[in-house]
Amino acid sequence: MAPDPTRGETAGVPVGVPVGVAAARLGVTTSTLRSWGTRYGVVPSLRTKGGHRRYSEADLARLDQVQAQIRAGAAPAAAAAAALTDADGPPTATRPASRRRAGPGGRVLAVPGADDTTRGLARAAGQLDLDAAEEIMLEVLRERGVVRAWDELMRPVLTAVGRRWAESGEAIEVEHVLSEASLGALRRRRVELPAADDRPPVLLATAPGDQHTLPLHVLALGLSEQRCPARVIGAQVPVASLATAVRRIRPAAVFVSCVVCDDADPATLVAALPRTRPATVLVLGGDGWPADLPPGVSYASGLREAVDLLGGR
Ligand code: B12
Repeated sequence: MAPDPTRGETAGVPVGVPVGVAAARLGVTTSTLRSWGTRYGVVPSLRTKGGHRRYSEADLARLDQVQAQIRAGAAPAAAAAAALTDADGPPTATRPASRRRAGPGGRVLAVPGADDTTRGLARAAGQLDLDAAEEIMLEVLRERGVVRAWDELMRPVLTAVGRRWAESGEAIEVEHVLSEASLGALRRRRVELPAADDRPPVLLATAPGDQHTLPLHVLALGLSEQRCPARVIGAQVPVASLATAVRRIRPAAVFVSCVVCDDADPATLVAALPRTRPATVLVLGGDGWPADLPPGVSYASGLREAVDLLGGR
């Protein structure tokens, strides 16, 4: 009699293997295997009559695939996302509902030169799986540090989704999922790090009209890695509010990002900031600022440069 995949038993004899056997077969602990299930959705698809979970042959093949990718250097979350969405993998019916391949909106983003982890992130974002995308980024932030994670993984995928939108007007939902997941991963990683030292903080804001806060959070994490205190006040900050924040916080430096903003005028910013002794350092970032900056104002063209300018004080 053929096994009934919905019940996992044949004439009362369970088919599929329990977690202990599957773990031993792979040479990992049962808690590792369980965490692949709870964190990444790589769960056994069968159940015994008594409700115990069992791994089918297809599940075992998928576990092999996850392990092979991890051994090849992929982050576990990316390896799992790839295995769950692999067109040659197990049939859709055995996948958890949240991981099923979506319709046209689930198309994978094209990211030139992407490695397995980057492809895993693009896939998770394309499927609007915010949790999986966040886990992938968090793991890479832990493994590579923020500068490499941003340049090697996060920026390429953000750029790809921005390009898709610019070319077709599509994928706004993917962009939002990716933004939320990025913000989540950056902030979670930040609270894992040791507390900052007792230097005066760096204050981070975006220019009036600009909603692009990701560069602030990525820089805040870069500063936290240097144990430099940072305060993010977020998007579209009016110049008067920035001045109030400077009076209240007394930061050693202010970073203002402008990706897309109206009439970005560094001179207005300088004039509005309170005069302090020593003078507050002002660093600008983002492509929205004009090329000519007033004397004393610095410009950081990338994350590494911004961290060095502001964190190495
Ligand atoms: C995520 C995103 C959003 C999110 C922002 C969420 C958030 N909380 O940050 C939301 C949905 C809100 C959004 C809205 C809009 N967006 Co938008 N967005 C993006 C996206 C995908 C990533 C932005 C980002 O973080 N960029 C940083 C990195 C990934 O970009 P980069 O080019 O590699 O970075 C350059 C510099 O910034 C610098 N750099 C990189 N990282 C760092 C870090 C630090 C610390 C420093 C100092 C420098 C630095 O180096 C690079 C080369 O110069 C970009 C695509 C893109 N390529 O940037 C579009 C993009 C910036 N958005 C764009 C547009 C047009 C908009 C909207 C006008 C769309 C609309 N019609 O509503 C609105 C504008 C709203 C507003 N007033 O701000 C355009 C801007 C084009 C332009 N220059 O005019 C882009 C480029 C998309 C595109 N390809 O057309 N967006």
